[in-house]
Amino acid sequence: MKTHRHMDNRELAGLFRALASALEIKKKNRFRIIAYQNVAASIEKSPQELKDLWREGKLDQVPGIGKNIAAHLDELFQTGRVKHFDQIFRGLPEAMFKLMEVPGIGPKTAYKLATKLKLNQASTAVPRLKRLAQEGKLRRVEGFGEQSEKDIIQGISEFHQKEDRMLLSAASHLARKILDHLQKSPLVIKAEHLGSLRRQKDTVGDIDIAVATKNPQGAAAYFLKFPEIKKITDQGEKKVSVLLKNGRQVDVRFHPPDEYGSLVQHFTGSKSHNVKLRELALKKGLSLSEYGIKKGKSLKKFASEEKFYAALGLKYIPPELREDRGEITTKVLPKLVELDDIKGDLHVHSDIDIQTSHDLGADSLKNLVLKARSLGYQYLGVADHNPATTNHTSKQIIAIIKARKDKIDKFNTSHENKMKIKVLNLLEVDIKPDGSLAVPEQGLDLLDFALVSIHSSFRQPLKTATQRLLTGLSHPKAKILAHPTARMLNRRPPVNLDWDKIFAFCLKNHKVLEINSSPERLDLPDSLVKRAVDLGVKLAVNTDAHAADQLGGIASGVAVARRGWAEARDVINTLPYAKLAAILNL
Ligand code: DGT
Ligand code: CA
Ligand code: CA
Ligand code: ZN
Repeated sequence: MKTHRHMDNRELAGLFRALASALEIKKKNRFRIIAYQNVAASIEKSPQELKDLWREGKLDQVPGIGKNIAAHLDELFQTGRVKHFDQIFRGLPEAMFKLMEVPGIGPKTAYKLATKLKLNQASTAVPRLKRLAQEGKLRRVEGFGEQSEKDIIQGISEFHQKEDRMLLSAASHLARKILDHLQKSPLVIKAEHLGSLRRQKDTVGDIDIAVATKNPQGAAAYFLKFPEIKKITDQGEKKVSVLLKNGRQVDVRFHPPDEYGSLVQHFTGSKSHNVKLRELALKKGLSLSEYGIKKGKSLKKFASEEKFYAALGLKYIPPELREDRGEITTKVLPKLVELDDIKGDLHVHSDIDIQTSHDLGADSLKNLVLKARSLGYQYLGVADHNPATTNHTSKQIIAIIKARKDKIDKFNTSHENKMKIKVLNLLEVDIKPDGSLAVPEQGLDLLDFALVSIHSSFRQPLKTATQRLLTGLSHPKAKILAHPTARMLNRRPPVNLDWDKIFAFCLKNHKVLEINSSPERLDLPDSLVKRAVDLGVKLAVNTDAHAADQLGGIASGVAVARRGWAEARDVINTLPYAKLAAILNL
């Protein structure tokens, strides 16, 4: 694996996953492997670039990064290499790590393919593998047959579709840095982010920024002093596009304040929203552009978006709705749910060690509750992963859950919880491939309720996966389906599911779908949220936080809910505790 000094979070997460896989191939200690996997997951969740945190001496704020890893990162950011990592990778073909980016290919398969097929070069490994599979030559490798050739060809086509887009949280953070720079100039009257970032789309291609200024040339010259710029890719009278050192593109427009409203509207998009708007305008004999609205030869300028929409006979349309999903033709726009409506979080991991095979949270009940308090919450659903089923008997699992329940009960009545935040005794329970739950009946009985979710066998066919999920969800204690599609942005496609069936089941049986706010999940995705809302299926916006700090990340989930047209009444955790308890039968 090649490393370099300027690795961004995405590359770093990839590096730690590769390290974990290398250790797995070399059959090293399981706990070291899990530790590296946890670092990767935690880097993916971090909204701030690790390199920035390192520069500020704040690496220890990232959960999972202890003294050792911090020292390795120090070496990496200073020299571009880490001796210890080179040692871990020694003797393994580089191509195997490229092959692992193909959906469906794990470390062992990748190692076998790379060595047996002598795929030495990382850059050509995937196309060469594809050719061999198409030519039917893979089946010469022991353990591979016609079906696995087909699976690999399918996986490679998904690999090619994987777009290299920024996660919303990373894009927000990058835009913040650029806006902070711009706002230091006296020439800049106003500056804000536009495009998909302003619409809060789950992933962002490039960053668009608008600047209101009386001196476009001067403001553009000032912008170009931003230290992260690698090169200018396009420059006009009122715009400049640049490529940053991290490989990301930024488009900035500089317009006078009296036409700022139409500028912002135009470059917020989306393209399809603007196309619909233009059609509407055309019927009224008007034409639209970033400069304003033209009737014949006369151009009317707009300082604000409100006035721009009003001139077309429309109410102001919130940016999250501008996706051409009916927002222009609808009689009434929804009153979208807001961050302030949220009264609690129903999916948070604590540091109570119940010997799970997934990752623990980093913080104690007390610290989680302190943070919840600062957010103005009334309740907190502590939903640790279920105890591992591989090395415990049912009896042991039940005993572990009982001990945890006692701990939470005690906390709720203790002086430590003076904050009057109700801690709910939940678990995030795996739905096993056959649909059964990973916790025995008597264990489930001990809970306030369970969130159920998929953490393995992600590639089942549609019918099997749908049935699996509905079987898991049908248990009376299962109230919320967590991260329903199990997708990971840029890494794993959603599970194949029959959504009509799932929505109908949820409606009939009062099951709730989670909108998971983790930056790399944002799951349920917005388009499915819209369908759920149209049908009246209830939602819960949760963080899945693994540290107290991450509770603040709920804003991303609220954004997804808004993009799906959700109002406060569609989201159960906008309810005060008494009402929540009533609808969930607590
Ligand atoms: P992205 O960057 O792929 O996540 O998506 P957007 O929506 O930010 O798209 P982008 O950056 O290509 O353009 C920003 C907005 O500018 C887009 O939402 C619609 C608007 N726009 C208006 N006219 C045009 C045009 O002629 N070309 C493009 N590409 N965008 C336009
Ligand atoms: Ca963009
Ligand atoms: Ca753009
Ligand atoms: Zn989960």
